[in-house]
Amino acid sequence: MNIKILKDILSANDQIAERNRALLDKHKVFALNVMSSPGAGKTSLILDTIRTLKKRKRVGVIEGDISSTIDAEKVKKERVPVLQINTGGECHLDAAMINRALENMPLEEMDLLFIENVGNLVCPGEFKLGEDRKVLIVSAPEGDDKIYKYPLLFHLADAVVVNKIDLLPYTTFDVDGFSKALKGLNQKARLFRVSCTTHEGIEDWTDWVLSTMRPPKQTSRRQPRP
Ligand SMILES: Nc1nc2c(ncn2[C@@H]2O[C@H](COP(=O)(O)OP(=O)(O)OP(=O)(O)O)[C@@H](O)[C@H]2O)c(=O)[nH]1
Ligand SMILES: [Mg+2]
Repeated sequence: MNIKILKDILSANDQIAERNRALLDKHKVFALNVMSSPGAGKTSLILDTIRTLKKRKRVGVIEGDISSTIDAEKVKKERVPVLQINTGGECHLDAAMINRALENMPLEEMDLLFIENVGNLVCPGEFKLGEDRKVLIVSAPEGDDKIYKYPLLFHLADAVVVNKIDLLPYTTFDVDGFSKALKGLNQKARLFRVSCTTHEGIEDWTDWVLSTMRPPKQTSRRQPRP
């Protein structure tokens, strides 16, 4: 019975995610669902990406946290539309939360939407939001074993970002070994090595963001999902 209830919740979530998807399609907004454990660098990567792409793309951000507006305040300083969702205890965002957020965002004025999920390497993987791509960040100090311990998100990701590479000399994180493990689990995921502190690797990352987005508005058609 419990399993049936969980299935019902997930299928209701998927239906709302499809509605989000249709709304984003209508406004030609490309959405990235950014996930990681707490503190791996979701907000830092979003901020660095905004600073790099701001002149070329109109960016908006939905911030998901259990509580506080700390991340939304940081994004607001970049003068882009931002909306904070406080889940009040839930360890992930769901499609209904995003649906309400989208109703309150100026979608006509946006090309690219970052959705920062709640810091968690497990639950966000179960809930589709209507996003175009899933981005997973793992940071060097967390350890390269996370791919074995929390495989679902690594399996689902379209891009995996190893962040805080400036700290690699002080950790045992083996990037080559991690890269091999990722290939074994998920052939399609692109791997990026970045530091949001030194900005190393950020250009490779933002080049991918631009290339995976649809062509500019007016002439554009949505690219198929991988
Ligand atoms: N050394 C180093 N520190 C970083 C890097 N990226 C982020 N940080 C630091 O890591 C801490 C957490 O970064 P955030 O961007 O807030 O991480 P987050 O994933 O958004 O965290 P939550 O929203 O709390 O889950 C901050 O103190 C950042 O300054 C990096 O590339 N190198
Ligand atoms: Mg954050």
